[in-house]
Amino acid sequence: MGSVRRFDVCNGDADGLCAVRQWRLHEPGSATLVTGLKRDIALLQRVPPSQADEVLVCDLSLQRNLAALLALLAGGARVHYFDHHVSGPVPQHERLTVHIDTAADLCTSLLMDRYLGGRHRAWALVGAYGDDLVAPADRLARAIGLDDSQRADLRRLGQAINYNAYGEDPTDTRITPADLYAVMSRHADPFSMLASEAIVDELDARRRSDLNLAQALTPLWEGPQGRLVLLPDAAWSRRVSGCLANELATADPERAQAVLTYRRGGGFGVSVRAPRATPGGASALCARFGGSGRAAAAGIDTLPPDQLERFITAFSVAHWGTPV
Ligand SMILES: [Mn+2]
Repeated sequence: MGSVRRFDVCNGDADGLCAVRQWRLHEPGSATLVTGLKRDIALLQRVPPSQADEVLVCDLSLQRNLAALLALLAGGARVHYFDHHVSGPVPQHERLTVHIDTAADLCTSLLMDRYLGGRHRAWALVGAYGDDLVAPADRLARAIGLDDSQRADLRRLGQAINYNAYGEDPTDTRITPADLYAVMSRHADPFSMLASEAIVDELDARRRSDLNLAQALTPLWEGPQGRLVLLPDAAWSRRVSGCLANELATADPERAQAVLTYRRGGGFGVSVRAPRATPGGASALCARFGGSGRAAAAGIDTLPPDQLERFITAFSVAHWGTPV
C-alpha cells in the first residue's frame, strides 16, 4: 500500500496560509501545497482527482471550485473544506466535511481555530489580522493574554503576508505565497517567525513604501458615501491594492472604498470595501460585474474598460449595509 497522497489547497493570502498552517500543526503529514496569488481562486482544479486521497481546502469560494470538488469526490478523495465566502448550494457527500460560515466577524483562520479548539491561536490571529478583522482578532488575543505589543506584532505579520498575495502575476510580488508558506512552516509559532525571518521586515517595509505612494493620489471619484481611487499602471499598484483598500476603510469608516488597478491584458482589477460603520453590500455590488467576495470586502477580477462608468455609477448609489 502506498502512502496517503495529501493536498493542501488555499488562497495565498494570510487567512488561507494560516488556516493550513494550523491544520498541519494539528495533523502533521507531508502534503502538496496548491496556492497562488489572491486573485487565483479556481485552484482546486489543479489537484488531479486520480492522485488525491485527502484534500484540505481553505479560504476558497466553493461556488468557484464546485466542479473540481465534485470531480475529486467522484475520484475517491476525502475532502475537508473551510471557508467564509458566500457559497451557494453545498453538495452532500460522505467523504466531504464542510465548515463554511459567512459571519462578518469570521474568517477561515478563525473557523479553523474554532474547529481546533484554539490550539494554534496565534496563527489564527495572524490570518484574522491579515483579513483585517482587527476587532475580533484583538478580542481573541486578549482572551489568551497577549499584550499590546504582541498583538501589534501579529497584526504586522498578518498584514505583511496578506500584502504579499496581491499582484497580477508573481513578478509583482517579492516571494510567491508558496515559498512564503515554506518559511512559515519552519515555525510552530508566529512569534518565532517574527523574531528570526528577515522576510517579515522586508515585506513590511515594502508595504509601507507602496502605501505612501498610493496615499498621495487624488481620488478619481468621491462622494458622501464613498471614494474611488485609480492606481497608476505599475507593479507597486498591483501589490498595494488590497491593503490600501483596508487602510482607507479604517481611516474613513463612514464611506465605502473602491481601489482600481490596470490589468496588463486590459481592464481594471477592483477591490471594494463597504463602510466600516455599515459593513455590507460589497459582494452584491461586485457580483453585478462578475466579481465575488464577502459582505464587507469583495472584488472584481477584471472590469472591462467600457464598464468603468457603469461601475462608478453603481458604486456611487450602492446600498451599503445589506447582508451580502
Ligand atoms: Mn479570507
